[in-house]
Amino acid sequence: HPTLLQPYSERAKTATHPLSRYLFRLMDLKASNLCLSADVITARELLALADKVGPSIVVLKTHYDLISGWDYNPQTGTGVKLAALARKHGFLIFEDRKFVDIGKTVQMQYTAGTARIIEWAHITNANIDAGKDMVRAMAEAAANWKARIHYEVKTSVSVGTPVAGQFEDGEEQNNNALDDRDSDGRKGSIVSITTVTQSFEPADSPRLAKTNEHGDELVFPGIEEPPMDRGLLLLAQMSSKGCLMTKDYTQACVEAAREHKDFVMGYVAQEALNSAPDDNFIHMTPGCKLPPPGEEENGHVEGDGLGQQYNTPAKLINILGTDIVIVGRGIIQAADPPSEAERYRRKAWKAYLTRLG
Ligand code: 5IU
Repeated sequence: HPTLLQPYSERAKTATHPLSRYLFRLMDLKASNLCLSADVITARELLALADKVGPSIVVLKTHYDLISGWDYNPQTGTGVKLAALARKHGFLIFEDRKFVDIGKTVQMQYTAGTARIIEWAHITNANIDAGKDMVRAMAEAAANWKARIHYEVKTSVSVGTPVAGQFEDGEEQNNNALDDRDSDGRKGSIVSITTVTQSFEPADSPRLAKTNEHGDELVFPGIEEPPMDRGLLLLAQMSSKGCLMTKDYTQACVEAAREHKDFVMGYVAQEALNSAPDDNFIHMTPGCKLPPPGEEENGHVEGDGLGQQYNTPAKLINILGTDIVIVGRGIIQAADPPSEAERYRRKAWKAYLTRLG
């Protein structure tokens, strides 16, 4: 397929999704086709790792639900801090949430709840086992989100029935009194709903300050900030042994991607899936590891004993034709993660240059 032999800088011009166009340019600028899978166990480690490895990567992949101490505050929490690091170092955030449910439910999981993934993750992914309408549902949620940028958040405040006396917990009745009971054990009930509006600027907004009070640059130089768009990767193939995703399933992903080019950036897959003449989707590939320095490479590296299987960047990028390698433990568990990340970046970039010929 033509995209296998095209430089990322060329693919930046023809990709449909604004965030894909941006990402291809960023890859070209940073000479990086590396994504770090930041699977550490605390928010503190996550932020420190993102700050140290940021210069080597173009995408940071998260699993917010395996991080303890994730701060959900929409103005100052972990998502917002990650977004600030993404601006500073020039990478996109990819929450590996693997959404799978009916359309209405994924809309709510994507935009609301505790983590409000859409607010801080440029990219997320979905398993379309439940049917491809769910992609449309997520696209709709993302479009609504974008339309509300610099929008107002409406918070409903429930006001309980004034009941006599002090409440069990010793507090006066407050605005969230529904769970409170008076000294006779009677519960409050809703008498009215008021709506409070606040203005809210998304965590990656280009409208945010570009320098801090000391004059330090807060934005990665050399390229403008990413567009305020959200993108989806379809989970077309997995790296794990015995994966049950069939060829038909993978093909359904390809069809869903083509139907939703404005929202679907590409795939998480183990090989290139572009096949129609004008396909220009991006492929990100986990299950990537290098043998220790000095050891010979033959494309394959021993798995982790829990089903994970590994290929080298050379095999994934040059032979199987994917675009971005996703590396977790290969980097995180190294003695010096930033220098190991550089070793992966160089190898993966070299594999890409070799593919171009
Ligand atoms: N991951 C996979 N394989 C897949 C998909 C996601 O390993 O097919 I989709 C995730 C799981 C983990 C990371 O977060 O990518 C790989 O981590 P290691 O490089 O540590 O194996």
